[in-house]
Amino acid sequence: MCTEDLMLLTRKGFTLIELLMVLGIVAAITSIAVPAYSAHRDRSRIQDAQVLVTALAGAIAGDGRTVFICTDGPMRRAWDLDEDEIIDGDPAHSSASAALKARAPQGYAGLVNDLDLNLRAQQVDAGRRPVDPWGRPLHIRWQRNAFGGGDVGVFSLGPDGKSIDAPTAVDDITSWEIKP
Ligand SMILES: [Ca+2]
Ligand SMILES: [Ca+2]
Repeated sequence: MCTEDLMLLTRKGFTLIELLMVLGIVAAITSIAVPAYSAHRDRSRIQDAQVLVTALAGAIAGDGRTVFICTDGPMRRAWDLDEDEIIDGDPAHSSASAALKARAPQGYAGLVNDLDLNLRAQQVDAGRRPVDPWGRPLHIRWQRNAFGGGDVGVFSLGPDGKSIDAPTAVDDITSWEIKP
């Protein structure tokens, strides 16, 4: 085997330097692409959450049964039976009036589902509660003419999952303040 043949053989594989260069380029592309994808995903989730809470609040406020049930107790009980400010799913528990208990077989997810919002499978948890894009249950509050002129506010705790009342909870997504 002559010297030229040997040189050709040694050129058939990558050199260590070439491999390191390729790895460096892959690492550089990854360091740019991953945060960009993550930011895009967060924006999409925030937009989805905004659409969901706005649609839910509007539908609950405009639902005739909300007004009907309001006459027999606090309005919030129609959607938040245990008054923990989380929109209810299946009301296995019950401390409600007879009128509300009568609706129990349908479940409060039934009330939500009846709103024709066409919630996707990932927008409802195992307890049949509507959830935000982070899989957390949605919250609801009632106060007459308090939420953008409405009586009901629906909100997601946002990406950080912390309470709207916590000093650091600035990322909540609410039906009464539309995020840009
Ligand atoms: Ca509740
Ligand atoms: Ca938050």
